[in-house]
Amino acid sequence: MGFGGSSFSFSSSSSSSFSLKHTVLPLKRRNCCLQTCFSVPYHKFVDFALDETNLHTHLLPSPLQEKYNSMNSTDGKGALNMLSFEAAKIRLLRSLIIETEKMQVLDFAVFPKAEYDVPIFCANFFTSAKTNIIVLDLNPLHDIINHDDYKEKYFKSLIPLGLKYAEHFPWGGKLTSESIKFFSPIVIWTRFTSSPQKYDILYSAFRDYYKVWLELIDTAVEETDEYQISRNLEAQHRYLAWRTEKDPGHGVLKKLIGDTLAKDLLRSFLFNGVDELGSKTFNDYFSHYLDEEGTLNKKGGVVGKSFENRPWDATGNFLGQ
Ligand code: BLA
Repeated sequence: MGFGGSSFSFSSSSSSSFSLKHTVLPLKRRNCCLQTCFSVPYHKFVDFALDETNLHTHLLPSPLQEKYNSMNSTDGKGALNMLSFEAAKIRLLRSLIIETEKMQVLDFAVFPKAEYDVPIFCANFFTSAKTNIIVLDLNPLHDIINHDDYKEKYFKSLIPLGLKYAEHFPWGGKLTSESIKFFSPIVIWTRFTSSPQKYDILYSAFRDYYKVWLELIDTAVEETDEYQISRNLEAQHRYLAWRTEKDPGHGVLKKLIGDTLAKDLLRSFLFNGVDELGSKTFNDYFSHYLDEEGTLNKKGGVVGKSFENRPWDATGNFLGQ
């Protein structure tokens, strides 16, 4: 199966679009090259997504763009770049790219407006010299483990796409048990050591998953039933509450820009809406995270890690219960 056709043209002796050798970076980014001098051009992923979205809808800059655009890490050695947009059916499309000497991160998500029950597009890629931690998914808005209707509506036809990439990206191992409820049967949850071929496949997966997501939002019909809209809204708010509190990127962000800025970035930019879309708290949604004294257990943030293997079978049935 070929994954070529990407628009990258980094100098390399291999036929891959990505190179582990020296890449020509713009001056501003040269100092941010990983110590191994390895660079994943996550900007290209975002450029692709924006171009592709503009073929389907008209993106407008989000009001967030003015405040959240670029920032340096406290030590001056890293850069954070942020973009945010909205569109007719999209409440927020936002991306964060982090480049430091030691890592590169892409956190890209698209949140539909509450009138649409379309999944949330989610790409979380963490790259260090040693490893890559990857989550790529169309995060379901509603329960697909105990209820079939939402799964049938959005994921049944996508199972072959998930299987195509599951072959290349083995399950990444145990994860916070709650996370699996936010993942779909086609989730790519994987870890791998850096290789140009892997990035080719990852870029291909990103493009395929994003194109599929755009089709879903394109064909989604606006919900007019107030109850269904409020259900969608609460599901989005629950998702935002989860990620604001439990995103494993918290620690990294805190180290890079300090506690106050990291919290602001999480609440107001990455998971924007957590303070506006609903009034329930993390504890209301996830009461099982409270310890015996009723305080939030922050340590590791896990009830327990689970799912050593992919808990979905080849037909999209959940095996994990
Ligand atoms: C690890 N990131 C992880 C893991 C998951 C995710 C499942 C595995 C470890 C775990 O489950 O605790 C991602 N989890 C998600 C996503 C959802 C979820 C996307 O529930 C959605 C519902 N990751 C980032 C950013 C950084 C980052 C911005 O998104 C850094 C700035 C880093 N993720 C990061 C790191 C780890 C990680 C460093 C490893 C942490 C560890 O192993 O303890």
